[in-house]
Amino acid sequence: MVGVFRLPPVPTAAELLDRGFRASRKAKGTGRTAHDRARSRALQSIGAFGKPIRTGLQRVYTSFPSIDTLPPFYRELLEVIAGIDETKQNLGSLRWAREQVLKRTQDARRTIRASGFKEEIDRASRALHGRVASVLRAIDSSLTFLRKVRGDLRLVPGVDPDLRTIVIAGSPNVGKSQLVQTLSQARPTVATYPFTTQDLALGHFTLGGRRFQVMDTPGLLDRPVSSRNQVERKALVALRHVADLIVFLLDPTGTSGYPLEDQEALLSDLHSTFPATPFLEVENKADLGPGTGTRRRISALTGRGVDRLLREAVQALTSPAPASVPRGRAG
Ligand SMILES: Nc1nc2c(ncn2[C@@H]2O[C@H](COP(=O)(O)OP(=O)(O)OP(=O)(O)O)[C@@H](O)[C@H]2O)c(=O)[nH]1
Ligand SMILES: [Mg+2]
Repeated sequence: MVGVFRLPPVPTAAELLDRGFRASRKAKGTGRTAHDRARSRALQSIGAFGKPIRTGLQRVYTSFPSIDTLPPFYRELLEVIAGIDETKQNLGSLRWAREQVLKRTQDARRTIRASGFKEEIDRASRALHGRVASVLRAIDSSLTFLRKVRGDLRLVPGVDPDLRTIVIAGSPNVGKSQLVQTLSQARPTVATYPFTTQDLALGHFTLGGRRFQVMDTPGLLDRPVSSRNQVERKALVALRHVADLIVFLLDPTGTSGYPLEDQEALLSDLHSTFPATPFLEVENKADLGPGTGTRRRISALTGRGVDRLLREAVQALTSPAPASVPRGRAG
């Protein structure tokens, strides 16, 4: 799956420092007298030291998506994954650190230019290394935070806003990922235990010459939003922002480990949370036994009923929206 955010790796403070030292060792220095050469070498060396550190820091914050202009789906996901304010603060720390490195290097340059003794030059270089190392130590936790965010963001699928999207939702272990596997090329992990799916995954299928998106989501428990965990909240973000149709999957066979009453309660909760979104309610695992007799049945595993479900889903997606009341005639 291709993630929407292409973010370069976030280095550690130690890696940045190491890059600085390696670059600084290449400095040669020119001049007529030994003192001129020592000074020129020190100036080159500290310039070479700061540059990869500043570039490394800058690369992290310029490659991050610009938070204020992110489309709402990604923005809300970022809020769930990492917190927008926290992400901004940590990016801000990197900007601060880059400025500090620049400023300290300029200070050291001035001192070295004015130095009459080799000892003074060496002292200024060493002092710069120490100051930069402590600036980097101060932002190491920000780098760690952003490294984690980068890892999470790389898993976020790129949703094409021009394609219609079906989001598969339901309790854990009911077969959502199996269904996404059966009807698209996406290969989310299917497993016998609940909470297998921790991230949103996107697949595509084509029907009647039109391409559609289908999204797999983590399982939801029947509980208030306030007590939902981060993984569940990702599912809600997808339902809120990308679902043109929600396919709600139930497992009436008892094999998921979640009683049908709980699944029904979750379903009615989602209906009231997303009143404007059309739902298709489907009972899965038809190969294992009878269902409630009140809904369409499929077996995501054997494929039984899946084609019919797709046709119904596409029909629901492409049927014209109910005509709005012409202006001037409403109440
Ligand atoms: N017999 C049978 N087993 C199924 C069917 N669909 C899924 N399963 C099994 O049910 C288990 C859970 O399937 P998943 O697709 O991982 O379920 P999920 O809803 O994605 O689960 P979470 O990601 O944990 O929420 C796996 O062991 C699947 O093989 C089906 O139609 N018939
Ligand atoms: Mg799953």
